[in-house]
Amino acid sequence: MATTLITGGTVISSTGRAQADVLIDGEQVAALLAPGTTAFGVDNLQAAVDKVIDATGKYVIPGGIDPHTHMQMPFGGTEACDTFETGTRAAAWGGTTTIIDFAIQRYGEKVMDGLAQWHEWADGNCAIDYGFHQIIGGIDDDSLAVMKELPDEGVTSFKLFMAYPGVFYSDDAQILKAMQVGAETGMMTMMHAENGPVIDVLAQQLADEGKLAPYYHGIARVWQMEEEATHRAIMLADVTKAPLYVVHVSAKQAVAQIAAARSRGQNVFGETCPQYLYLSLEEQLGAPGFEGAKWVCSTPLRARAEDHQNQLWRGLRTNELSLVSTDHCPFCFKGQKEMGKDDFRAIPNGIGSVEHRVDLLYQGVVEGRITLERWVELVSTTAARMFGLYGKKGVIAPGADADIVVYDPNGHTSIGLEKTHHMNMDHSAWEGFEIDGHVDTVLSRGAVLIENDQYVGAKGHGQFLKRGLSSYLM
Ligand code: DUC
Ligand code: ZN
Ligand code: ZN
Repeated sequence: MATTLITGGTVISSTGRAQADVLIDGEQVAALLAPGTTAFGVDNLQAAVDKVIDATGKYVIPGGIDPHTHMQMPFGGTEACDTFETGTRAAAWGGTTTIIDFAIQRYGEKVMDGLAQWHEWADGNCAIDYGFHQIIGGIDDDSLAVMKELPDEGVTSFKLFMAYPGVFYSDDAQILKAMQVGAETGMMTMMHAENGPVIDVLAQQLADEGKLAPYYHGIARVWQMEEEATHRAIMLADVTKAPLYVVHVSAKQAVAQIAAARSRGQNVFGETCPQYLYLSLEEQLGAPGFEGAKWVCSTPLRARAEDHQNQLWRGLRTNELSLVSTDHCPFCFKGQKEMGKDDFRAIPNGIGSVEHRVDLLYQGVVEGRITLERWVELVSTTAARMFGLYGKKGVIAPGADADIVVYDPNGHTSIGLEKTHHMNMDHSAWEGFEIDGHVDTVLSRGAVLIENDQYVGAKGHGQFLKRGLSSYLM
């Protein structure tokens, strides 16, 4: 078994920072050592190990965990253009060493068939480790019964949609029943909280008025219907005593609903995404011509003038919001986004960011919005705790998987299609973003994936992760 020593860096965890060398034995972390320690009876550890990684002046952090991705998802009349192979490789480039993707069941389909399909797509193709949540897009007696078997499969969370009528939508009665299964089993209910039926009427009315540009996607998906659905989901969770995780929160009013539920003692958690922290209705969705299609996603980008972004950052700092995922769901501009050239309702919803999340969140440290420790918590540790991976993932400690990123705070990353882009897309939603900081070296279970700006990982290295129940539940 190969041994590696990461020397001279500052190890950052969710609870603190320390100068320490990290000794890796095979796939796991063996020890954190005070610099210069002679350990295990060996005077010169550096000479004794197979590989030394010099992290002097750099941060050593647990590998990023992105708990919300949609690799090759069939959606919007097409499919997301990153496969498990290309998407997980791009994730590795950006310092993410674990993803949790969404298997899908729809009306008339068997839950376990959906899960088996996603296993088939991912197995042998991933650069990094991966788990699954299960989308239940068709709640009936059969799916409600079978859902109870998901934890045995290592799938301990399911996602419901209050949006997308006729696609994934569940009504309140269905949600109530599914949440009762969540309460009974301890599985986390994940919720896309937007009132889909109302949004669809508003979208139709805009279309009838000839308002068909991408910008109107954001106008139809009013924040009131995110706040309303978030409140309704929280109330249904309260009635059923189910733990609730609200995905891709973009409206400050939804943050307030989550904060109120948390202060009442409910097990309610909120996630946001980089696009809601940095991009806006006015600048991106409102870009000239059809350009705005690149940023059509749901929930939508919100108006900068309404101050959602500062409130999301505040929520991340104060733990009203628990973590940051990407909702990575990329579509090419040519041929895919273009499907909605004449009508925003036909633009496939989704943005690709899996490669940039760790870097983008680090800008919160640079700008003084969050601490280094909170950065690590938001991009790695909380996701591990939330979704039953903690100990193995989300921490650099003896016995944990050696999923480690050496991050250079003095490095620089220019995001752009011609520069640092490894996602399988023909554009970047983050074109022109300049990042203070750089992902230098990435290890997954002791294997180096990224080094010297080269990908040296392998398709099929990534393994399926059977997850336990959330660490946050009482
Ligand atoms: N929102 C998106 O933008 N894409 C995938 C699904 C979703 O809810
Ligand atoms: Zn969603
Ligand atoms: Zn999603």
